[in-house]
Amino acid sequence: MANVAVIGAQWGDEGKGKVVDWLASRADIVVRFQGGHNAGHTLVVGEQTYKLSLLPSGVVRGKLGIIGNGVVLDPLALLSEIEKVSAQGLKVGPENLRIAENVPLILPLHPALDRARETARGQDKIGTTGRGIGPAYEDKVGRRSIRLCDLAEPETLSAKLDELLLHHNSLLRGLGAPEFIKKDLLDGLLALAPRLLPYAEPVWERLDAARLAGQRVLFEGAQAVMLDVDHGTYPYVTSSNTVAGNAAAGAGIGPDAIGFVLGIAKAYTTRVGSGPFPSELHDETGRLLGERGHEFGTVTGRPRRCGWFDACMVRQAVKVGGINGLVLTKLDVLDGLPELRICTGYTVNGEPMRRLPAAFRAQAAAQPVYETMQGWSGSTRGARSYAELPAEAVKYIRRIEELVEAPVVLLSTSPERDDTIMMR
Ligand code: 2SA
Ligand code: MG
Repeated sequence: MANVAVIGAQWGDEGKGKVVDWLASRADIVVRFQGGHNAGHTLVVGEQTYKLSLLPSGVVRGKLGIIGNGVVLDPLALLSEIEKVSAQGLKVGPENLRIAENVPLILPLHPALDRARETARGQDKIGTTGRGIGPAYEDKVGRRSIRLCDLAEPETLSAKLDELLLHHNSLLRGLGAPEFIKKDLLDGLLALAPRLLPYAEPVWERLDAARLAGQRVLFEGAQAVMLDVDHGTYPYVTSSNTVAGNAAAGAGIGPDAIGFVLGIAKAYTTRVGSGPFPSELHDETGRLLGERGHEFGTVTGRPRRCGWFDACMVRQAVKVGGINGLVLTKLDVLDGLPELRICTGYTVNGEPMRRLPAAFRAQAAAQPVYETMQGWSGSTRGARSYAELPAEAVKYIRRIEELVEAPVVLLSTSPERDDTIMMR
């Protein structure tokens, strides 16, 4: 089996965690390549439920986890997540977790700025997770990040923090938010250094060695293509590239290391946070999907918006994300609905369109065009073979494949890892 990259094909929360967990048993190394602790991956392992934000899911299955340079790392969030899972009996240390030495850090001033900005935007807020992700990526591109490797050079930290604070304190002041004091940040970083540095290394060397040894690497995406900073519903996006193309750059390996890109899509659509959502349902069906699907954010607990499957959007995600095959999750949430709708395209100011337009107002104006399909009365929950699926469910899946122009290779029928059907 080739190296696989797993990415979200909608707006996140498609069930990537379970699929990565399913695939982890076939991999040697699991790598996170973008995002940070804004991700929320829920893994159900026997009686235990692990909610991971930053740790690569593979650590739950005894695999080596790598946090790549494309991630933004909040040291406190990392350490507290390690503590949390260790209370559940899972040991995480430098033996099974390695972190790119050049990973940019999220410092306390990043969430402070994230939240102050959201407050200032009021009604127009992005609906971020408030974790400081956007400001941390801004600093990376602005060439003023403190990176993990900087903790090994304490003599340079003071000047780096001066530069960072010059930028941040003026922004915070402008927003009427409290400013940060260098000494506090410096002391905090110096205290954390001995706990973090044992994890740091040039992970590209390890990935290169793995490649030479024929080991298999699983690239674990967070968020999703429609939240990609370039290809998503900008500005209602996260601040990293979530497409498979970034798996290579965010880990430090060539693009040919990624053999197969698996896109994860829910059998309907959800979105948490603000922004356009053409197939959103504001009615009883929307509420039912949210209730049955337990649609609440893993990180923030926010209720997710729900709607019909948007094949037009997923087709776009397939194309720009480089998706070779799809995993369809949570089909059982649709069990018993008499009729299902699939969004096949949009009309924008009366004009038919087969893609989500890029411009802000055009995006907001996109009206869904639906195709109606018959629902099924039986249950698909926990099904483990194709033969157990009602005929209408199979038709629904086949129609999705046609519309999104990608095969559905796996069907996930419950949060349990083994409730997974190989479709091809
Ligand atoms: P941010 O915090 O800057 O990345 O937020 C920008 C947008 O990206 C969305 N976003 C997400 N959407 C879905 N799931 C995400 N992770 C958590 C989860 C979310 C949670 O898996 O449940 O717990 O609320 C995630 N992370 C970022 C976010 O909603 C903004 O629209
Ligand atoms: Mg999630």
